[in-house]
Amino acid sequence: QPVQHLADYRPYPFTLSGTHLDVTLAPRGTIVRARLELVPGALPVDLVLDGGRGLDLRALTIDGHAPDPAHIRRDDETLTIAAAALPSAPFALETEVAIDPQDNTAFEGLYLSGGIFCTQCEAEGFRHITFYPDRPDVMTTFRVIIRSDMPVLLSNGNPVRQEPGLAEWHDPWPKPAYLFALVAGDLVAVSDRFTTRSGRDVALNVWVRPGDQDRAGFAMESLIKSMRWDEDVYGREYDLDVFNIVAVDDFNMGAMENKGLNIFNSKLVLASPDTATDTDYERIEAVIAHEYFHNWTGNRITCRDWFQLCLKEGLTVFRDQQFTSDLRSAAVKRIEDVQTLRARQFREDQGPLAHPPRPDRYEEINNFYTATVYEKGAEVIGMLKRLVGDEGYARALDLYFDRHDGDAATIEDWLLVFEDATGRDLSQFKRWYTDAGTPMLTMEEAWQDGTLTLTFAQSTPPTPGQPAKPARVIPIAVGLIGPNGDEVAPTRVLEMTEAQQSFAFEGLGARPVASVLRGFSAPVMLRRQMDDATRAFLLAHDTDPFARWEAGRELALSALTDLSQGRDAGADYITAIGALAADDAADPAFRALCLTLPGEEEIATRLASLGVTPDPDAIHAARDDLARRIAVAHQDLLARLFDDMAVTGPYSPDAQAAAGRSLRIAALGLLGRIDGGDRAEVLFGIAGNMTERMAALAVLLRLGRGEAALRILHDEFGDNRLVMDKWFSVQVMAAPPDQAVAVARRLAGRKDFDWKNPNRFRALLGGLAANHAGFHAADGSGYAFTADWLMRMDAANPQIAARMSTAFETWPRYDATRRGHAQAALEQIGILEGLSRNTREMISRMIA
Ligand code: HT7
Ligand code: ZN
Repeated sequence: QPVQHLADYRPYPFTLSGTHLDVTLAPRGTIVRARLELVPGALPVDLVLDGGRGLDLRALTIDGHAPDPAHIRRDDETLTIAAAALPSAPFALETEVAIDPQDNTAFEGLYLSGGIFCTQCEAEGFRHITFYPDRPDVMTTFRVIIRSDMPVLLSNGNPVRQEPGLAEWHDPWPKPAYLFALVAGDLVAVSDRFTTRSGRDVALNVWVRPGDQDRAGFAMESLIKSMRWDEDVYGREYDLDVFNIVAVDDFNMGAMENKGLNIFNSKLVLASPDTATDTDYERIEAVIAHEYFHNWTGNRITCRDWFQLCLKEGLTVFRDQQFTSDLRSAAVKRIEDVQTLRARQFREDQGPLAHPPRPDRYEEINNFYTATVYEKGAEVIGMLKRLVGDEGYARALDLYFDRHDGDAATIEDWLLVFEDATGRDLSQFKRWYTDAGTPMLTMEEAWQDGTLTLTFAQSTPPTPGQPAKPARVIPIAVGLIGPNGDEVAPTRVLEMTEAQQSFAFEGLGARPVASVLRGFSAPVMLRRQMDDATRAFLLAHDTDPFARWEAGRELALSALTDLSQGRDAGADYITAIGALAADDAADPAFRALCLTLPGEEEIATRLASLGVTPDPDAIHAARDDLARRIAVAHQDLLARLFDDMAVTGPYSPDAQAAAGRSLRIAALGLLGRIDGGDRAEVLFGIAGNMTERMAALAVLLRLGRGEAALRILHDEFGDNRLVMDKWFSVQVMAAPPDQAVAVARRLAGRKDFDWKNPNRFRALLGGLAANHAGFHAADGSGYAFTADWLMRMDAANPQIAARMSTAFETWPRYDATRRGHAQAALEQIGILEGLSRNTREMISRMIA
């Protein structure tokens, strides 16, 4: 498949008015009979269907007759029927193919996961099931018959017939093939019901393996909350009689929003206090919501082509973020989202894989399910909302649903809705969708005669294929804090549209401190001259929780970047953080976030943005040193917090209980630097929940005394895949850097390193990539180990190999020795014979 270009979009020349599938399941020879009802356009053209060599074509007829074989052509990716063989009136194309789910280790199309038949069709998986116009702008209704002895047979839409050995499903909502799903297996359901506000009675099921029912209740609760929230906040109701969720163990990503039949990675469904952490619970709640919200933003309104992916993903992430803010702490959620954005998206933007939220070319679309499309796509919508206001946003969304229900839409359609609903010209704003890179915003202040003038300058560094970028619209939320700590000007959103622009705040009595980019009002990097005392002042007094946290973060980063370059630093930060941690009136989760030091990767990113080559070992040592000094300075306070935050009574995953645990864990992590791990060892032994046990285990492993705890966990949960994934990953992540590769190598040699399972592979290789100084070991051993496994995985599952290859995306910023090792590793992968298109594209972008 050559490079795809946005500019080459052409509508499909046929209309598809109905799809009927009849699937007879067998692990080694599933038979798929498809009937496509096609309406030709005015001019005779060839009918091109997607579908490659993996489809064994057994029969093909047009209106019941086999065409002349000379009119049928196949290549590696398509089947073409010549125009000469096609009627000029509507006709039915029937095909019969055989496929092999058991051999499908790529988990794309129809495959087997632990004896359960399941499908994954986004983005282009349906073409591995049958010949089809597998593109999102071809939408139609589906009728599906499944034949199998399996007890549970599911597909999209509403059930029509259920009898032994057969089930029939009908989905009345036209959909593209990527939303098709089929599941068959020995499954049991946790069930409930939901009545929509217009009175539709919906049967809800969460399907799991027998024995897992007692860990599916939280997923069901989350689904019901999501359905209610989407009605209350967006006025969106569910539109079928059933909503099914299925949990499977082998899954390339988190979950999939197939119409009426969401399929989930089991780690995002199954949770109990003894096996799942608070973070797992919060993530389950968010992803259940995300997939449910796609029913409107993605399914009822889908994307015209895959370049428009952020239309559904950015909006749906934005909606799931709103949902979590409403259910939990909005302040904490915003800080967490910004941390994720910086760790994943800013990192992407600064390296060779940078691309705009709406890319205009790709080779392999699966490589574009990225932080830029998802997280930055959501940030762009947040900015839009900030610019047009809450009411303007609500009007635009109502218009979007009215105007585009049933459509395969574009970013242009989306922006036009906002223009029509609010009267704003969004032509400059559109650059956020078309331009890559994180704008750098610098700010200077001038004070004269009661007027504070803020002067901003914006510039965006070059990214691959985009050397120069014009100025963007940047909403900058600003408030002013007076010298006594009171807010003297509430938040005002400044709209920057020029490369350089000044804004004046007049009539002020005394010089205030500006609190800038409140709520992280735009995804930019802000650089301003500010001394540590002013940062500490904002950390103590800012009324905007994000800006308050950010002040502490900047203090920490400036200390850590100095320390890693051999300069003494950190005293102001240690004092300020102690005052904040001691403030019992503040939310414990907020205090925990403030007490947690920036990760080593974030420190490296900051150094690189300052033009300094990061030294992973020095960064690791600096972070250790600062953590230990905080612990020494505040040991009594930390010990009190650790004790006070102990939760008695039964475990609850709610935000308040989780907040207490997060502060307790933050204190434990610091105390571990000076108590030799004694508290962690006791806590590991007595804690009744996985959150505290995992935190304790990480402390013990960092101190090299985790063996006994690892053994205990293995004895207890050796047969629980999700817990064992944690067991694998924590060992690599928390290993001292000079041992990380050896630990990873030892674990990879274990019988239970079931590497073809994406979760297990990610646990080990992702764990190593997350151990910054371990992965970037100066001798190149982390790179070489990872490259070996990527090559092995590529042959089995190209999507997973390509995604994991992003561990290398920051390689150009390190020193020459490391760069040499990284480049050699990437080149070794690049020349592998038979390398997939997925991984080939990633490697060539990274070493371009
Ligand atoms: N829309 C889905 C994205 C997706 C995916 C999911 C599972 C396996 C492979 C996949 N490829 C693309 C998930 C989502 O964003 O909601
Ligand atoms: Zn999504």
